[in-house]
Amino acid sequence: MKLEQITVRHMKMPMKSPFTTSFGTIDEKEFLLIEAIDQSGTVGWGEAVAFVAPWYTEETLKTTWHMLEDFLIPILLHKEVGHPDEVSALFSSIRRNGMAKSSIEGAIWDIYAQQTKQSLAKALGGHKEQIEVGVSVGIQSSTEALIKLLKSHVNKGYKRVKVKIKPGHDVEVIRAIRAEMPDLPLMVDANSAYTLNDMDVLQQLDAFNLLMIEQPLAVDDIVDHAKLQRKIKTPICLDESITSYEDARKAIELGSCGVINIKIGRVGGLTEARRIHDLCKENKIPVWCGGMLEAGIGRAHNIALTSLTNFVLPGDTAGSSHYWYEDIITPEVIVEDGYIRVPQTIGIGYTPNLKVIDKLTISRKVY
Ligand code: OSB
Ligand code: MG
Repeated sequence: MKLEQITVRHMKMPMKSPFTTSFGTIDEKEFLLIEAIDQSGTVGWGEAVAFVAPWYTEETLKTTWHMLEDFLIPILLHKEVGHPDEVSALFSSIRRNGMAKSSIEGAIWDIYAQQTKQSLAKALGGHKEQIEVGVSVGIQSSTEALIKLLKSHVNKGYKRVKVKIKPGHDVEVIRAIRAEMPDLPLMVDANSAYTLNDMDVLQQLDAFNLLMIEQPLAVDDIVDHAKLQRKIKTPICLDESITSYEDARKAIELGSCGVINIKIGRVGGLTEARRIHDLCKENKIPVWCGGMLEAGIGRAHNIALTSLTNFVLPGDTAGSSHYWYEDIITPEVIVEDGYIRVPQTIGIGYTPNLKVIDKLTISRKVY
């Protein structure tokens, strides 16, 4: 394929409720949507998942647009690409900026799946017909409100819940949840809010039979996480620290984690995500698919990726209606009894809803 035209849209989607983590609150999701057309007229879509501010990792909506406009789109336009796995080599002169790279690589995977007449899941080598999903719950105004929310998610069928923690909002909150829901498949995510000086708190969390503790320490650390993992039995799950296959290889070798959260954007695309998946499988490290409060295109890509065999733990890909009044795809992503059916139709298996997309577009540029 040869990309002949790429449209970048700046989108703004209101959220049903604000999402609070240790680093801040998001109450509407702004992101870039990529529409790529190849010489035969096949259209592929991608989503740049970076937030407006660099508080999860360093990329932002504006840095992803800058990378796309000034570097990535010029490399790809009118260039013959045989297979999407070639994209990372084409981008190898550009350091990091995984979310920017991933957004356009995702559109190329979409076109490739359509042209080879298979679902994106099949194109990636996925076989699962349905995937198990959980839900991530932000910090709430009170523990009572949090517990009520957790119960409502469990009643909807979600297979596990993840609760955000931060210093001062950790052990007592988890103790209260466990008192009411002793058997709930429960995990916590600190988004890097602790250091080894907080060993005391982290060891107390070890007593609550948590599925895992996600990213307790610094975003760029794998050494301190290895020290911590030796002191607690709960598996550490790395999120922010894993930006590539090489990061994953080193973290596994050091014993920095027992689980890895794979986010397509954070690791630079579907090809790299699949490589990390395969590496983890060889090393018996279970993985699950993380989320970036994606709209429908990103959600569709997450579902296809999660159809690979070593995604053995429920991920964060909740149904569309969990976050959005209306999603940008039809049908929307539906969760039934904690499962999402993996589309078997050609491409991503969902149709971009141009009416909704146009309504939510703040600006656009055609390249
Ligand atoms: O750390 O996984 C995270 C949301 C925003 C930024 C970082 C994270 C999250 C989530 C929610 O936990 C993921 C989702 O539901 O899409
Ligand atoms: Mg996380």
